[in-house]
Amino acid sequence: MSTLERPEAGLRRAKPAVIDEVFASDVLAGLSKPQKELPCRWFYDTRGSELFEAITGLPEYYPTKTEAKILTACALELSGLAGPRVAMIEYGAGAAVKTRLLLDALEAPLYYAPVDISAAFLRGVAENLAREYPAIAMRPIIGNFLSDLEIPTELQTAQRRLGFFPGSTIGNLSDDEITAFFRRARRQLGEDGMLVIGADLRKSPDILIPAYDDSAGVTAAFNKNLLARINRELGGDFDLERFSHKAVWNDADSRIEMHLVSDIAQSITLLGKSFDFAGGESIHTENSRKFSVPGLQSLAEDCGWRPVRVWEDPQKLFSVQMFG
Ligand code: AVI
Repeated sequence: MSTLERPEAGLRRAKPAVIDEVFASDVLAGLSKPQKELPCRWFYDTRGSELFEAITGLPEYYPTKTEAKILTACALELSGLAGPRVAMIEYGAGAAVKTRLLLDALEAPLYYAPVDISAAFLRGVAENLAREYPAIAMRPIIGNFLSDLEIPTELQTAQRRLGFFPGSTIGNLSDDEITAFFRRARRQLGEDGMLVIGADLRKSPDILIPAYDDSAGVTAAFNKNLLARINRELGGDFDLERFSHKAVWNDADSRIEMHLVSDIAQSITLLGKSFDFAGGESIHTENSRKFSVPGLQSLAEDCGWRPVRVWEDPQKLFSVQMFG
């Protein structure tokens, strides 16, 4: 991580010794746009990751449990389609329950290669799984799955490479990022490789809005934690009491948008810059896209993937899609 000394001038709050330069430039650029925005990848500091974990257990948040049920039901069929002795590459590792569902079902998998930017996190994942699956070689890959990855050459010795991208994280990517992901995955997994993706589906806003604005306020705390992080790490002076969480269904773009709405006209300061908010003005913090099955298939097909099989729950809330 590149860091720079935090300038002292113009700051009213905390005094972090070093700041993450990429975080700082993303925040300054995002708050300078006419529609203020912050990239959702910055949600996941330690507190944000804990809050996301809590979200996955909320009664209103159906995606995690529905995907786990689908994977439980389809694991053996999926394993039959993937074949024996695969190398499984998990993009954005950490979905421990789902990983185990697949590793348990696959026939004599040779390698498990979780991809994550945190070396320490990957070490923990690989150590835990190595104890449980002594016959599978752990090959953690440190990197961002949205950029080119060094795939260990020994994974080529497996019968086939099976990519796994669960959790509908694909829904948090832009169109360009989705296309880039599919193209890179094709190169990394090879022409005979397969890809399994968990993708959330379009549905009534009556189900979607509570899933992203739950009655216990956990999603609101998750969203506002981004402001707390900016205060802590960049010396910002956001007053969390003066911003409200909002979840909006954008039908034209088929996505839930999360926003932080300024309750009043106010100015905030960070890194020596001041940002003005009108009362009711929002910061757009996340898109969570909801796909149709043909919609995701056509994005994949444009990037050289062929749909192989789709599994859904009976209510068609969520899908697990396999491409080859
Ligand atoms: C991680 N990602 C798939 C979640 C989603 O549903 O888009 C993040 C999330 N945001 C609010 N609740 C959960």
